Amino acid sequence: MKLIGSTTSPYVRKVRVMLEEKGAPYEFVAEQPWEATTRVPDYNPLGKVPALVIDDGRIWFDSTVIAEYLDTLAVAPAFFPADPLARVEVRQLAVLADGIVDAGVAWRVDAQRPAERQDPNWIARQRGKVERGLDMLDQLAAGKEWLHASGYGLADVAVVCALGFIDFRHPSLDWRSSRPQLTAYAERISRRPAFAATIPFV
Ligand SMILES: N[C@@H](CCC(=O)N[C@@H](CS)C(=O)NCC(=O)O)C(=O)O
Repeated sequence: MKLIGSTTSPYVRKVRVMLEEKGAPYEFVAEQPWEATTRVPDYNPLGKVPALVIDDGRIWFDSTVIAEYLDTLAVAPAFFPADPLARVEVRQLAVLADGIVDAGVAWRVDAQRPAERQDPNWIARQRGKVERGLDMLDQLAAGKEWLHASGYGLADVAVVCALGFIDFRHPSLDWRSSRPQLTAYAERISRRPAFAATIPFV
């Protein structure tokens, strides 16, 4: 398998964590989707990473789709529970985590523009999504070993990668100071070797 991605993307990190957890061998092909010469559209018409090229040549894209594909390999751990309603709940948690990243990226893209081209209302709107999303996760993490009762899975991977992204790209947010439950949860899950092996870097 070949994983097309960047070492900074939290979505790519989700897939790297899951490949590490499953002990699945893969080649990492570094591609920066934002560069003019990027080859990412050759793998995904949407021009986004991650994309996973599997041995028969098929290409899966979107980190959640890739997670579902990886579970078809029938190697533990499974990232989705078998129960249909529990799967919906796990997807919902993963969407919350990914939504925090989406808003964090939109905020960063605008904040990197020259001051006269920035839109403070847009930035505040995106920041609001991030803050409210983190607040909800803080409540959800209270007293939990794993975010979903079915055990370690996609929800945990997505949330810890989203928090790693906030630390990496929005270090001034100081999300921990008002979210002790999420802080304790994230600290514990981040100790897994798959997270230590995939810390974002430029
Ligand atoms: N929903 C997608 C999001 C992927 C995504 O937005 N990736 C970013 C990198 S962090 C990207 O490739 N952006 C390039 C672009 O939007 O043109 C997933 O979960 O894989």
